[in-house]
Amino acid sequence: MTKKDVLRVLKADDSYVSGQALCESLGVSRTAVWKQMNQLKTEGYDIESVSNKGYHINSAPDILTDYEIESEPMFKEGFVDEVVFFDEIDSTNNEAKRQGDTIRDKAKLFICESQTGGRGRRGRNWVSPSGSGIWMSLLFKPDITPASASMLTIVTAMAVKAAITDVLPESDCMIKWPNDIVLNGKKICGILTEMSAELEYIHYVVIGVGLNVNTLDFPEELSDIASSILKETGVKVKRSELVVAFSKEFNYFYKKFMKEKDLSSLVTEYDAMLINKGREVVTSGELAISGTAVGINSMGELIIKLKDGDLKVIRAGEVSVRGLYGYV
Ligand code: BT5
Repeated sequence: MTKKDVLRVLKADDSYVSGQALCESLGVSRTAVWKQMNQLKTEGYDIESVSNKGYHINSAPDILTDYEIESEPMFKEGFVDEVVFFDEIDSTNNEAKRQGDTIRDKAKLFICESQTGGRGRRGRNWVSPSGSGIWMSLLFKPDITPASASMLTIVTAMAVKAAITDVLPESDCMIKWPNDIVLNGKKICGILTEMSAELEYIHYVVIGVGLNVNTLDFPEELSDIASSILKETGVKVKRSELVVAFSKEFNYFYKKFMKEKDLSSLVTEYDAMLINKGREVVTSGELAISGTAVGINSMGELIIKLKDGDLKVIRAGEVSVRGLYGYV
Protein backbone atom coordinates (compact mmCIF):
# COMPACT_ATOMS: atom_id res chain seq x y z
CA MET A 1 0.00 0.00 0.00
CA THR A 2 1.36 3.39 -1.00
CA LYS A 3 0.42 6.97 -0.24
CA LYS A 4 -1.21 7.05 -3.65
CA ASP A 5 -3.56 4.18 -2.70
CA VAL A 6 -4.65 5.94 0.49
CA LEU A 7 -5.13 9.27 -1.29
CA ARG A 8 -7.11 7.63 -4.08
CA VAL A 9 -9.62 6.18 -1.63
CA LEU A 10 -9.89 9.42 0.36
CA LYS A 11 -10.23 11.68 -2.70
CA ALA A 12 -12.86 9.44 -4.29
CA ASP A 13 -15.22 10.02 -1.38
CA ASP A 14 -16.75 13.41 -0.52
CA SER A 15 -17.82 12.19 2.91
CA TYR A 16 -15.97 10.18 5.56
CA VAL A 17 -14.24 6.87 4.86
CA SER A 18 -14.22 4.55 7.84
CA GLY A 19 -10.91 3.12 9.00
CA GLN A 20 -12.33 -0.34 8.45
CA ALA A 21 -13.41 0.42 4.87
CA LEU A 22 -9.94 1.80 4.15
CA CYS A 23 -8.25 -1.31 5.57
CA GLU A 24 -10.56 -3.59 3.62
CA SER A 25 -10.23 -1.82 0.29
CA LEU A 26 -6.46 -1.65 0.61
CA GLY A 27 -6.02 -5.04 2.27
CA VAL A 28 -3.82 -3.73 5.10
CA SER A 29 -3.90 -3.28 8.88
CA ARG A 30 -5.16 -0.20 10.73
CA THR A 31 -1.65 0.53 11.94
CA ALA A 32 -0.40 0.61 8.36
CA VAL A 33 -3.17 3.04 7.35
CA TRP A 34 -2.49 5.21 10.38
CA LYS A 35 1.20 5.42 9.54
CA GLN A 36 0.50 6.57 5.98
CA MET A 37 -2.04 9.13 7.27
CA ASN A 38 0.54 10.62 9.61
CA GLN A 39 3.10 10.77 6.85
CA LEU A 40 0.63 12.58 4.58
CA LYS A 41 -0.26 15.03 7.36
CA THR A 42 3.40 15.96 7.81
CA GLU A 43 3.53 16.75 4.08
CA GLY A 44 0.71 19.24 4.48
CA TYR A 45 -2.37 17.15 3.74
CA ASP A 46 -5.25 18.26 5.96
CA ILE A 47 -6.87 14.94 6.87
CA GLU A 48 -9.58 15.02 9.48
CA SER A 49 -10.34 11.96 11.58
CA VAL A 50 -13.62 11.83 13.46
CA SER A 51 -14.41 8.93 15.76
CA ASN A 52 -17.26 6.72 14.55
CA LYS A 53 -17.14 8.39 11.14
CA GLY A 54 -13.63 7.92 9.82
CA TYR A 55 -11.29 9.97 7.66
CA HIS A 56 -11.93 12.90 5.38
CA ILE A 57 -9.48 14.90 3.30
CA ASN A 58 -10.12 18.64 3.65
CA SER A 59 -7.30 19.86 1.46
CA ALA A 60 -4.10 18.79 -0.23
CA PRO A 61 -0.92 20.85 -0.42
CA ASP A 62 0.18 22.53 -3.67
CA ILE A 63 2.75 19.87 -4.57
CA LEU A 64 3.43 17.97 -7.80
CA THR A 65 4.42 14.52 -6.57
CA ASP A 66 3.44 11.44 -8.54
CA TYR A 67 1.05 10.34 -5.79
CA GLU A 68 -0.66 13.74 -5.56
CA ILE A 69 -1.28 13.85 -9.32
CA GLU A 70 -2.07 10.16 -9.90
CA SER A 71 -4.55 10.03 -7.01
CA GLU A 72 -6.77 12.73 -8.53
CA PRO A 73 -10.12 11.18 -9.55
CA MET A 74 -9.85 12.66 -13.07
CA PHE A 75 -6.35 11.31 -13.66
CA LYS A 76 -7.62 8.11 -15.30
CA GLU A 77 -9.39 10.11 -17.99
CA GLY A 78 -6.14 11.69 -19.10
CA PHE A 79 -3.45 10.87 -21.62
CA VAL A 80 -0.73 10.26 -19.04
CA ASP A 81 -0.30 6.73 -17.61
CA GLU A 82 2.54 7.40 -15.22
CA VAL A 83 4.02 10.43 -13.48
CA VAL A 84 7.71 10.67 -12.56
CA PHE A 85 8.47 13.45 -10.07
CA PHE A 86 11.75 15.18 -9.20
CA ASP A 87 12.28 17.88 -6.65
CA GLU A 88 15.06 19.33 -8.80
CA ILE A 89 16.46 18.30 -12.16
CA ASP A 90 18.42 19.90 -15.00
CA SER A 91 15.49 19.80 -17.44
CA THR A 92 12.45 17.54 -17.62
CA ASN A 93 12.94 17.39 -21.41
CA ASN A 94 16.51 16.13 -20.84
CA GLU A 95 15.32 13.51 -18.35
CA ALA A 96 12.53 12.34 -20.69
CA LYS A 97 15.10 11.98 -23.47
CA ARG A 98 17.47 10.05 -21.21
CA GLN A 99 14.61 7.60 -20.64
CA GLY A 100 13.28 7.85 -24.19
CA ASP A 101 14.35 4.45 -25.43
CA THR A 102 12.52 2.70 -22.58
CA ILE A 103 9.13 3.97 -23.70
CA ARG A 104 6.62 1.42 -25.06
CA ASP A 105 2.86 2.01 -25.19
CA LYS A 106 2.66 4.23 -22.14
CA ALA A 107 2.68 8.00 -21.93
CA LYS A 108 4.97 9.14 -19.14
CA LEU A 109 5.00 12.59 -17.62
CA PHE A 110 8.23 13.91 -16.10
CA ILE A 111 7.59 16.78 -13.72
CA CYS A 112 9.60 18.74 -11.19
CA GLU A 113 9.55 21.59 -8.71
CA SER A 114 12.59 23.31 -10.17
CA GLN A 115 14.90 23.05 -13.17
CA THR A 116 18.55 24.05 -13.03
CA GLY A 117 18.91 24.05 -16.84
CA GLY A 118 15.42 24.69 -18.20
CA ARG A 119 15.53 25.19 -21.98
CA GLY A 120 13.51 27.07 -24.54
CA ARG A 121 13.88 26.60 -28.29
CA ARG A 122 17.31 26.82 -29.92
CA GLY A 123 19.13 26.64 -26.60
CA ARG A 124 17.40 29.66 -25.09
CA ASN A 125 17.05 29.72 -21.33
CA TRP A 126 13.78 28.88 -19.52
CA VAL A 127 13.47 30.35 -16.03
CA SER A 128 12.13 27.60 -13.73
CA PRO A 129 12.05 28.65 -10.07
CA SER A 130 10.96 26.25 -7.35
CA GLY A 131 7.44 25.84 -6.04
CA SER A 132 5.52 28.18 -8.30
CA GLY A 133 5.36 26.77 -11.81
CA ILE A 134 4.72 23.61 -13.76
CA TRP A 135 7.80 22.29 -15.54
CA MET A 136 6.83 19.04 -17.21
CA SER A 137 7.54 16.85 -20.24
CA LEU A 138 5.36 14.26 -21.92
CA LEU A 139 7.18 11.25 -23.35
CA PHE A 140 5.41 8.91 -25.78
CA LYS A 141 5.67 7.22 -29.13
CA PRO A 142 3.13 8.55 -31.63
CA ASP A 143 2.34 6.67 -34.80
CA ILE A 144 2.99 9.62 -37.12
CA THR A 145 5.82 10.62 -39.44
CA PRO A 146 8.63 12.89 -38.23
CA ALA A 147 7.35 15.59 -40.60
CA SER A 148 4.08 15.72 -38.64
CA ALA A 149 5.66 16.07 -35.21
CA SER A 150 5.63 19.86 -35.15
CA MET A 151 1.83 19.69 -35.21
CA LEU A 152 2.01 18.22 -31.70
CA THR A 153 3.07 21.68 -30.47
CA ILE A 154 -0.22 23.03 -31.83
CA VAL A 155 -2.18 20.20 -30.16
CA THR A 156 -0.35 20.85 -26.87
CA ALA A 157 -1.01 24.59 -26.97
CA MET A 158 -4.73 23.88 -27.39
CA ALA A 159 -4.64 21.47 -24.43
CA VAL A 160 -2.86 24.00 -22.19
CA LYS A 161 -5.29 26.76 -23.12
CA ALA A 162 -8.28 24.45 -22.52
CA ALA A 163 -6.88 23.20 -19.20
CA ILE A 164 -6.41 26.75 -17.90
CA THR A 165 -9.98 27.54 -18.96
CA ASP A 166 -11.27 24.38 -17.19
CA VAL A 167 -9.65 25.42 -13.92
CA LEU A 168 -10.22 29.18 -14.29
CA PRO A 169 -13.17 29.77 -16.64
CA GLU A 170 -12.93 33.55 -16.28
CA SER A 171 -9.34 33.77 -17.52
CA ASP A 172 -9.01 34.57 -21.18
CA CYS A 173 -5.61 33.28 -22.15
CA MET A 174 -4.86 32.83 -25.84
CA ILE A 175 -2.32 31.02 -28.00
CA LYS A 176 0.50 32.94 -29.64
CA TRP A 177 1.51 30.79 -32.60
CA PRO A 178 3.17 28.40 -32.45
CA ASN A 179 4.31 27.66 -28.92
CA ASP A 180 3.30 30.31 -26.40
CA ILE A 181 0.26 30.90 -24.24
CA VAL A 182 -0.37 34.52 -23.36
CA LEU A 183 -2.52 36.20 -20.77
CA ASN A 184 -3.10 39.97 -20.88
CA GLY A 185 -0.42 40.19 -23.56
CA LYS A 186 2.25 38.44 -21.47
CA LYS A 187 3.81 35.00 -21.90
CA ILE A 188 2.69 32.58 -19.21
CA CYS A 189 3.65 29.35 -20.98
CA GLY A 190 6.10 28.02 -23.54
CA ILE A 191 6.21 24.66 -25.29
CA LEU A 192 9.29 22.81 -26.55
CA THR A 193 8.72 19.73 -28.73
CA GLU A 194 11.67 17.46 -29.42
CA MET A 195 11.99 13.98 -30.88
CA SER A 196 14.28 11.10 -31.65
CA ALA A 197 13.62 9.84 -35.15
CA GLU A 198 14.89 8.27 -38.33
CA LEU A 199 13.87 9.77 -41.66
CA GLU A 200 10.52 8.02 -41.73
CA TYR A 201 10.13 6.72 -38.20
CA ILE A 202 9.73 8.32 -34.77
CA HIS A 203 11.37 6.58 -31.81
CA TYR A 204 9.72 8.95 -29.34
CA VAL A 205 8.65 12.54 -28.85
CA VAL A 206 9.15 14.74 -25.82
CA ILE A 207 6.81 17.66 -25.35
CA GLY A 208 8.00 20.09 -22.71
CA VAL A 209 5.58 22.55 -21.15
CA GLY A 210 6.68 25.39 -18.90
CA LEU A 211 3.75 27.13 -17.25
CA ASN A 212 4.08 30.04 -14.82
CA VAL A 213 1.27 29.41 -12.37
CA ASN A 214 1.94 31.19 -9.08
CA THR A 215 5.25 32.89 -9.89
CA LEU A 216 5.36 36.48 -8.66
CA ASP A 217 8.92 37.53 -9.40
CA PHE A 218 10.64 37.30 -12.76
CA PRO A 219 14.16 38.37 -13.66
CA GLU A 220 14.38 42.01 -14.73
CA GLU A 221 14.98 41.16 -18.40
CA LEU A 222 11.74 39.17 -18.57
CA SER A 223 9.51 41.53 -16.64
CA ASP A 224 8.04 43.08 -19.80
CA ILE A 225 7.13 39.84 -21.53
CA ALA A 226 6.63 37.18 -18.83
CA SER A 227 3.89 36.73 -16.28
CA SER A 228 1.93 34.08 -14.40
CA ILE A 229 -1.68 33.10 -13.86
CA LEU A 230 -1.55 34.43 -10.28
CA LYS A 231 0.01 37.74 -11.33
CA GLU A 232 -2.58 38.34 -14.03
CA THR A 233 -5.73 37.06 -12.34
CA GLY A 234 -5.02 37.24 -8.61
CA VAL A 235 -6.08 33.60 -8.31
CA LYS A 236 -3.77 30.99 -6.81
CA VAL A 237 -4.35 27.77 -8.70
CA LYS A 238 -3.46 24.36 -7.30
CA ARG A 239 -0.89 23.12 -9.77
CA SER A 240 -1.74 19.40 -9.66
CA GLU A 241 -5.30 20.25 -10.69
CA LEU A 242 -3.96 22.04 -13.74
CA VAL A 243 -1.68 19.11 -14.62
CA VAL A 244 -4.60 16.66 -14.47
CA ALA A 245 -6.77 19.00 -16.55
CA PHE A 246 -3.95 19.25 -19.11
CA SER A 247 -3.67 15.46 -19.35
CA LYS A 248 -7.42 15.19 -19.93
CA GLU A 249 -7.49 17.95 -22.54
CA PHE A 250 -4.42 16.59 -24.32
CA ASN A 251 -6.19 13.24 -24.60
CA TYR A 252 -9.16 14.95 -26.22
CA PHE A 253 -7.22 17.05 -28.76
CA TYR A 254 -4.66 14.34 -29.52
CA LYS A 255 -7.39 11.82 -30.39
CA LYS A 256 -8.92 14.34 -32.78
CA PHE A 257 -5.52 14.99 -34.32
CA MET A 258 -4.80 11.27 -34.74
CA LYS A 259 -7.97 10.64 -36.78
CA GLU A 260 -6.56 12.42 -39.83
CA LYS A 261 -3.00 12.76 -38.50
CA ASP A 262 -3.30 16.43 -39.28
CA LEU A 263 -5.12 19.42 -37.83
CA SER A 264 -8.06 19.59 -40.25
CA SER A 265 -10.64 18.92 -37.53
CA LEU A 266 -9.00 21.38 -35.13
CA VAL A 267 -8.30 24.40 -37.35
CA THR A 268 -11.51 26.29 -36.55
CA GLU A 269 -11.20 25.71 -32.82
CA TYR A 270 -7.52 26.66 -32.92
CA ASP A 271 -8.12 29.88 -34.82
CA ALA A 272 -10.62 30.94 -32.15
CA MET A 273 -7.82 30.55 -29.55
CA LEU A 274 -5.22 32.37 -31.65
CA ILE A 275 -4.23 35.82 -30.37
CA ASN A 276 -2.50 36.69 -33.65
CA LYS A 277 -5.65 36.21 -35.72
CA GLY A 278 -6.59 39.42 -37.51
CA ARG A 279 -3.53 41.21 -36.11
CA GLU A 280 -0.53 42.64 -37.86
CA VAL A 281 2.49 40.37 -37.45
CA VAL A 282 6.07 40.46 -38.59
CA THR A 283 8.31 37.42 -38.95
CA SER A 284 11.91 37.25 -37.82
CA GLY A 285 14.73 36.21 -40.12
CA GLU A 286 16.45 37.76 -43.06
CA LEU A 287 13.37 38.09 -45.21
CA ALA A 288 11.03 39.63 -42.66
CA ILE A 289 7.44 39.42 -43.83
CA SER A 290 4.69 41.56 -42.41
CA GLY A 291 1.00 41.19 -42.90
CA THR A 292 -2.19 40.15 -41.16
CA ALA A 293 -2.35 36.72 -39.54
CA VAL A 294 -5.36 34.86 -40.92
CA GLY A 295 -5.17 31.56 -39.03
CA ILE A 296 -3.49 28.17 -39.45
CA ASN A 297 -3.82 25.52 -42.15
CA SER A 298 -4.27 21.79 -41.55
CA MET A 299 -0.48 21.37 -41.20
CA GLY A 300 -0.32 23.94 -38.40
CA GLU A 301 1.39 26.55 -40.54
CA LEU A 302 0.47 30.20 -40.04
CA ILE A 303 -1.25 31.91 -42.97
CA ILE A 304 -0.35 35.57 -43.39
CA LYS A 305 -2.17 37.93 -45.74
CA LEU A 306 0.30 40.31 -47.33
CA LYS A 307 -0.46 43.93 -48.21
CA ASP A 308 -1.10 43.02 -51.86
CA GLY A 309 -3.65 40.39 -50.79
CA ASP A 310 -1.40 37.38 -51.46
CA LEU A 311 -1.33 34.63 -48.85
CA LYS A 312 1.98 33.43 -47.45
CA VAL A 313 2.42 30.31 -45.34
CA ILE A 314 4.92 30.32 -42.46
CA ARG A 315 6.22 27.09 -41.00
CA ALA A 316 6.92 26.79 -37.26
CA GLY A 317 10.62 26.55 -36.63
CA GLU A 318 11.42 28.62 -39.71
CA VAL A 319 10.64 31.92 -38.08
CA SER A 320 8.97 33.38 -35.06
CA VAL A 321 6.28 36.00 -35.29
CA ARG A 322 5.60 38.98 -33.16
CA GLY A 323 3.16 41.84 -33.16
CA LEU A 324 4.13 44.88 -35.15
CA TYR A 325 4.70 46.86 -31.93
CA GLY A 326 5.82 44.21 -29.47
CA TYR A 327 5.61 40.63 -28.25
CA VAL A 328 2.06 39.87 -29.49
C1 BT5 B 1 9.79 28.21 -25.14
O1 BT5 B 1 10.93 28.53 -25.85
O2 BT5 B 1 8.90 28.97 -24.88
C2 BT5 B 1 9.76 26.77 -24.65
C3 BT5 B 1 9.86 26.65 -23.16
C4 BT5 B 1 9.71 25.23 -22.69
C5 BT5 B 1 10.00 25.08 -21.24
C6 BT5 B 1 9.69 23.70 -20.73
S1 BT5 B 1 9.76 23.57 -19.01
C7 BT5 B 1 9.68 21.86 -19.07
C8 BT5 B 1 10.55 21.43 -20.23
N1 BT5 B 1 11.94 21.29 -19.84
C9 BT5 B 1 12.73 22.19 -20.45
O3 BT5 B 1 13.98 22.28 -20.30
N2 BT5 B 1 11.99 22.96 -21.27
C10 BT5 B 1 10.60 22.58 -21.25
P1 BT5 B 1 11.14 29.89 -26.62
O4 BT5 B 1 9.98 30.19 -27.50
O5 BT5 B 1 12.48 29.76 -27.24
O6 BT5 B 1 11.15 30.99 -25.49
C11 BT5 B 1 12.25 31.18 -24.66
C12 BT5 B 1 12.22 32.64 -24.21
O7 BT5 B 1 11.14 32.84 -23.29
C13 BT5 B 1 13.46 33.05 -23.44
O8 BT5 B 1 14.48 33.47 -24.31
C14 BT5 B 1 12.93 34.19 -22.57
O9 BT5 B 1 12.85 35.39 -23.31
C15 BT5 B 1 11.51 33.76 -22.27
N3 BT5 B 1 11.38 33.07 -20.96
C16 BT5 B 1 12.31 32.37 -20.26
N4 BT5 B 1 11.77 31.87 -19.14
C17 BT5 B 1 10.49 32.25 -19.12
C18 BT5 B 1 9.41 32.04 -18.22
N5 BT5 B 1 9.52 31.31 -17.11
N6 BT5 B 1 8.21 32.60 -18.54
C19 BT5 B 1 8.04 33.33 -19.66
N7 BT5 B 1 9.02 33.57 -20.54
C20 BT5 B 1 10.24 33.04 -20.27
